[in-house]
Amino acid sequence: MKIKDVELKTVCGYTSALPETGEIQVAFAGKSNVGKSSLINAVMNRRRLARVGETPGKTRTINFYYVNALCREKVAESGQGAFAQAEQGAAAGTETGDQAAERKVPAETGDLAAERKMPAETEKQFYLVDLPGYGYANVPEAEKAKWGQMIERYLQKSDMLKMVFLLVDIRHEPGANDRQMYDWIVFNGYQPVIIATKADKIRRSQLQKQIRLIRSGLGAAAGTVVLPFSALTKSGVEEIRSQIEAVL
Ligand SMILES: Nc1nc2c(ncn2[C@@H]2O[C@H](COP(=O)(O)OP(=O)(O)OP(=O)(O)O)[C@@H](O)[C@H]2O)c(=O)[nH]1
Ligand SMILES: [Mg+2]
Repeated sequence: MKIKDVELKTVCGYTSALPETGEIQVAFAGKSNVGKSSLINAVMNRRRLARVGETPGKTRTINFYYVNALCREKVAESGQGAFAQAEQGAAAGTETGDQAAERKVPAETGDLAAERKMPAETEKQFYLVDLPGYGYANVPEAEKAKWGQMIERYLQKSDMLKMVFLLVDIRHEPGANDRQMYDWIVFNGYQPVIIATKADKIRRSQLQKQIRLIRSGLGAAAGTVVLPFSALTKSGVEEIRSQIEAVL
């Protein structure tokens, strides 16, 4: 899987209609502050595309990142470089739909001339979907309920959703809301891949014990894949890419 370009295509709030993407979607769910946006940036090989928060509750919308869209345009334009120049919004603070929708980021790496000679049609288009984090204490109950409904609706209604990753912090036993999320994902017909985030925060000798704790805490079905990951060291990123590749 090559990721040549990514753009934030659609931002959904409580009332927005879910987009008809026509391409496969892969989603990332997990508690607020667990590292969903950081992981999406690592998988996409971008430093700041998905906003990362110092405080929990950073991502409050469902954000659809469209991967390799420009590759497809390039094919349509018979190899004319179609790397649209775009701005990366620098506004701080909680992400809103308007700020976010303005960001459109061209490929940062690679030799453009060499890329143009490559058979662009081999690059698959797909979406990475950043879901709002649950379990953030400083959100009024009414808003929490709306986030829950938004995630539930997304899981129920998205025909093109082919894979759900559930992120949990490697340091902690999963909480009741993680378990509920796991059950929701399974109830909607998905077999989630679990990602144990912030693996740089524990010692290697603790890894297997923490993974066992996560499995039992979630009540994960036998055979469930649990991948340790660190956005800091990027360990685990290739394993996550392979999991995505398997459904494309
Ligand atoms: N040490 C370490 N810190 C991480 C890692 N991943 C994320 N963080 C930090 O954890 C905080 C939250 O990361 P985000 O990626 O914004 O988490 P999120 O799950 O998207 O949070 P919400 O949008 O609030 O749901 C930030 O301060 C990140 O820098 C990791 O692998 N290792
Ligand atoms: Mg986020």
